[in-house]
Amino acid sequence: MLKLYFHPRSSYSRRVRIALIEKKIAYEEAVLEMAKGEHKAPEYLALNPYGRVPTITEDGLVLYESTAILNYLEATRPTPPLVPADPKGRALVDMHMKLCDIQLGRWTSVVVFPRRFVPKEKWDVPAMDAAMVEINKHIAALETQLTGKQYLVGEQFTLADICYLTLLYFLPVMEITPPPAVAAWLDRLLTRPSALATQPDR
Ligand SMILES: N[C@@H](CCC(=O)N[C@@H](CS)C(=O)NCC(=O)O)C(=O)O
Repeated sequence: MLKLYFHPRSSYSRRVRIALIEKKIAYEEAVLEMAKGEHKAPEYLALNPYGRVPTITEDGLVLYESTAILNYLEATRPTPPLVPADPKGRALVDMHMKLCDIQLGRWTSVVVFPRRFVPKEKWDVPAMDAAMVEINKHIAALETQLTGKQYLVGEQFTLADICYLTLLYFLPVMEITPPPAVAAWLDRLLTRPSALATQPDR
């Protein structure tokens, strides 16, 4: 059986949990106590040398990086589909997943992690302010792309929406009020049963 190593407050783990629920895939849970450093323990580093969550194992396969895991789940369990059937739609999903990580996730972690877990006096405020500029630029680009649309790609809920929702769930933590198309899209995503079932505290 597929086994998922994760933490309930981890955004990248949440992506995989959402896909598992959407696709009704049975799996075994292995929660790592990250506060106790279990993700840096030798047994876990033997599976994932980067010491991050999520990781999955199945039939001898050990796989980490949330987007690689999402693609694996899609390839092995194509129903219900979380990517469009046509190559162009599929390529657009890949593009958005990549941009979500390199243009948004990179910066949200600079702001969200300290705001959730670090006392204010230890914040690197200039770094967080610089990250906020990039985050707001990205949200403006999303607003243009989403205007008049229900979802990012092909008018269906896809892996790209999953990647974004777990990061943008923390907009209130960043004290960002999203523009209208992004707000409506996020509301659509965050009220799905799979998102509600995996919702961490902010
Ligand atoms: N690119 C990775 C990011 C995973 C990640 O950063 N996970 C965080 C928790 S949300 C983590 O394990 N952090 C611990 C660390 O970096 O030491 C993915 O997509 O899976």
